[in-house]
Formats: sequence, structure tokens, C-alpha cells
Amino acid sequence: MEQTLVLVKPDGVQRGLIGEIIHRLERRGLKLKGLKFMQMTRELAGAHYEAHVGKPFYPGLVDYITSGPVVAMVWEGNSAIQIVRNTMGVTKPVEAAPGTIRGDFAVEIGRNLVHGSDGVESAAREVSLFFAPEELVDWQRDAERWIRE
Ligand code: DAT
Ligand code: MG
Repeated sequence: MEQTLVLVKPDGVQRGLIGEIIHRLERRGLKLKGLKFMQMTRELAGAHYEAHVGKPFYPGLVDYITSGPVVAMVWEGNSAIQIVRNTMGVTKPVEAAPGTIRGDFAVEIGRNLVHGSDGVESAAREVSLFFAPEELVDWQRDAERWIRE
């Protein structure tokens, strides 16, 4: 079973899209494991985006992700990482398909609303950056058999 870290970025919070983004992941059939509303520090942003250190857009990226509160979540399910990525749409909103979060609500790469881990290793690393193990909830979803065979 995969887990993936999702962030509603500061633009998503400011634009009132927290509910919209959660709604889409919830309806898709993923299972919520943890959720917190928080202000990211520059230290956490640096750890989260360590793969981008040194790139030209890195300073702006850290400014943006720390510019206001975010919603951090862990979602679980088979193929959860790819399901979230496909529900988000591609990084550049101009190229994101209509029907995706970025394709429906965003226009610029520097305001692309949402983060989702891009692989098994980054997901494990990012989940542990934002959540202690005891902050992830074990629960049975009664609708499970109507979502998964
Ligand atoms: P994603 O958020 O789709 O996983 P990423 O991990 O490649 O994309 O990059 C992280 C964020 O950095 C991305 O959401 C927006 C920003 N970013 C990436 N490439 C960029 C670029 N060429 N110019 C400006 N911002 C960029
Ligand atoms: Mg990424």
C-alpha cells in the first residue's frame, strides 16, 4: 500500500481551494491518513525541496511555499502516488489537462496550487518530514469494498 504526501500550497489556501482539492482526492477513492494546517519554515521548505537546491527557481520556490499556511496531508492506496499526480495534472498548468486540479484552477508554474510526491522514495521521505508516525491514523473505511475489489 502506497502513501503519498500532498500539500495544498499557499495559493490554494488563499484562493479557497482547500476543500476543492481534498474533495477531488476523497472522491477519487484515496484514503486520508493524516492532515495538518501549518506554516512551513524555510528549514522545512529546504528539506522538502532539497532536489531543487541550486536551480534558478529555487529561491522563489522557497519564498512561495513559505509565504502563507499550507495544508499537509497523507493519502493512502494502491498506486496512490500516481493517482495523486494524475489528479493534480502536470507541473506546468498551461500543459495540464482540463479536469485536473492544475488544469482547472491554475495558469502558472510558480502558482500551481498543489504538491504530490513523485515516487516511492520521495513519498517516504516527504511523509516523514511532515508527519510523525503517530500522527497517521489507522482506520477502516466502510466503503472500501465499493472502491477496491
Ligand atoms: P511538481 O510540483 O509537479 O512535482 P517539480 O518537483 O519538478 O514539480 O518542481 C517543484 C516545484 O518547483 C513545481 O511545482 C514548481 C517549481 N518549478 C519546477 N520547475 C520550475 C521551473 N522551470 N520554473 C519555475 N518553477 C519551477
Ligand atoms: Mg515534485
